[in-house]
Amino acid sequence: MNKLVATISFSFIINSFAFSQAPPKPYGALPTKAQLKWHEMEMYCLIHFGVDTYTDKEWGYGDEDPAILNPVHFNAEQIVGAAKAGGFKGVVVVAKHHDGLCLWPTKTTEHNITKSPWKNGKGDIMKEYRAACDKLGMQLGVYCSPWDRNNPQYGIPGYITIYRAQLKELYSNYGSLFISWHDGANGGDGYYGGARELRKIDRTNYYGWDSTFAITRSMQPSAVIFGDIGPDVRWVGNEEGYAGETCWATFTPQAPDEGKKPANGYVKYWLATEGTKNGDYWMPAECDVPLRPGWFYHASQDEQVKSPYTLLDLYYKSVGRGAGLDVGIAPNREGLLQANDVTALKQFGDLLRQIFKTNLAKGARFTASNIRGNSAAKYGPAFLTDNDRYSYWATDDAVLNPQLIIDLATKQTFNVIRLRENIKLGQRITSFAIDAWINSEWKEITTATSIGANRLIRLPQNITTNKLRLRITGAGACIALSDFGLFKEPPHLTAPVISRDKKGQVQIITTAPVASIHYTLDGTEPTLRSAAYDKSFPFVTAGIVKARSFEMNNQASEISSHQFGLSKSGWKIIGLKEMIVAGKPENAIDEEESTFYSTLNDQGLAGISIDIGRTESIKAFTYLPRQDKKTDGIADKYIFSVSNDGQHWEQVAAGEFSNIKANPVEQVIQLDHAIRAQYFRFSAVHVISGNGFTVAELGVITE
Ligand code: FUL
Repeated sequence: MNKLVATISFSFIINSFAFSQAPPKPYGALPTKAQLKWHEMEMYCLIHFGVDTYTDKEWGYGDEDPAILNPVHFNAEQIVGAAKAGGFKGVVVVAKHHDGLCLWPTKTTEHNITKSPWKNGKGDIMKEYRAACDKLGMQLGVYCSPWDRNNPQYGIPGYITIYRAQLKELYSNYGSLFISWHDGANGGDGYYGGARELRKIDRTNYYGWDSTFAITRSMQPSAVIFGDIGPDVRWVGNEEGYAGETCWATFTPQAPDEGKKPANGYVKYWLATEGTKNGDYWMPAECDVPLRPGWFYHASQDEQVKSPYTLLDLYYKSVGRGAGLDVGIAPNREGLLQANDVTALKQFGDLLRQIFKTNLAKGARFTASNIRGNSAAKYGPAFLTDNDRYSYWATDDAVLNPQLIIDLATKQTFNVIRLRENIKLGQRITSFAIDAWINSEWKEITTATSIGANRLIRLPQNITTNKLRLRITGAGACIALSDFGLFKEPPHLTAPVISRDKKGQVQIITTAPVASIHYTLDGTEPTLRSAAYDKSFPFVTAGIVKARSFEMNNQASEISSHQFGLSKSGWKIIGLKEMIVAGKPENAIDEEESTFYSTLNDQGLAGISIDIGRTESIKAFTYLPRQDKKTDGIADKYIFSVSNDGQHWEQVAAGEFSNIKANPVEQVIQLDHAIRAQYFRFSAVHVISGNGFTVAELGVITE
């Protein structure tokens, strides 16, 4: 070899050695520092409290007297403490909701907390949450609604100056915030300083978001900005708390190809739920969901607090898909979280701590098909179990489909697998498969797509093995995997499901056989001594059924409860001449949530009248909107009337179903006082979209 050649090849070796030691080049859109911190939090709570808490509504009109707000026992520490016990890392406080009442002593409007009798007008809800968060080591964020149904200037440029001044106050007086949350409900009718009119705004241009967010960036540089389409964190597109099975942290907001539209027509939702593979922006999804059916406190929902296992399921479907989980909690009129809510949060937190305490893959021997630059010390798979989200196993640039054998020292049983990428280098992996060594051969136990900040696979059954294989089946660039974990959920019985048919017969069913099911009808917790369920039973009055499964070893499931209105047995639709093709009228009273009455093909009808067969003392009505994720025909303004002869009608309630579009849960319409009647009529005054209206269920709650 001559000298020149020797020098060239030597420097080639040195170069390629040095080159292969360099970290992988970042790939695609990347998270900012604030976004990284946000990912690390995984979960936080959203606190709704305000005039709606006292009016029993979900949206205030803007004409509420601040004097109604008086949380005499308000205790921010109790509320933030409950969130902390649930494993949440921060709280977002709704400082102003659509009703416009500012819960801090703002200089921007008279409509604020100083006009409430609470603490003689000297209170400041934000300040109390700041202090509680500091004491408990929790982070604080704010929600200041852009839509303001109180402000006289809403709709004209003057309001934007006010809104920005409100944000500036919130940004300057309450320390460092982790998020500035901007909801997407925008424009509509309202009080507007007495005008009581409909005000529509141009959602894209009215708020001048670029200039508004520039204020956030300069005053709260470590906060992420949440909005329907970011810019830092995007709305996942539903208020049910789940992201898509495939969920990319990157997003390019745009209309999809015609051919790719989902069957249900939910184009925007579908896009945000999944994100965009190799999207232009790092804009991960936040999954928001209230702990109860509504965002604000309603005594009628005290028995409808989501159970710890329901929350766990949502955790897998949000945090487990690389998104964030934002659970709505609602202090009551006293200013406290109800005991049911506190217990559910605590038990959920206990479950998480129990499940994720022990990574069964820790101590395993990892054998990778490729390690970047052959340098295990720098990029080897040992980093997968070190609990550092940013240390990682990487491959050479050209290796996109590596494999990893995970040799567990002894056989382990698990049902949850966790993978994480070092997202500082982008979202690189697009698909993978995992095999388990069972009966002396590889058996594929799961395949999945996106990973990103976190991917949890909850297997349908436990797997017991001493050897696993991870196969990366798709990647846009060489991989940078930071975590591999195996976890085991404690065994548990699934809670039974309670339903009632049109004849008033209650069924209680379980997905798998259990030793026994016990139930109560008086609101108490079912125990082994409560009535045993062996066949369906009649339950025609309004009331609550609670049920629980038991196994031989005294293991008990969570309690399921179902609040029923009056039984619909014997109810008849009156006054409709012909069947409506799109959905028959009887669907509105068949106790079947999935079927619905529809006049979408027959615009002539404005209402549906029902004969309940006997005179009853009616305390409230219920309206369940269609449950198929479409909005056509969902009423957002209604009238309820009653009659005693089916001829002469008296209007007894009218109003709006606030937030029904984003959160289409059962609406309860409480009457001022009970009314005796045999007939009632529901009329849709306005619908979200479509010509005609739809009803999944109508119900009556009696005294
Ligand atoms: C929505 C609002 O309209 C709801 O009332 C609630 O605040 C939810 C979290 O955001 O946009």
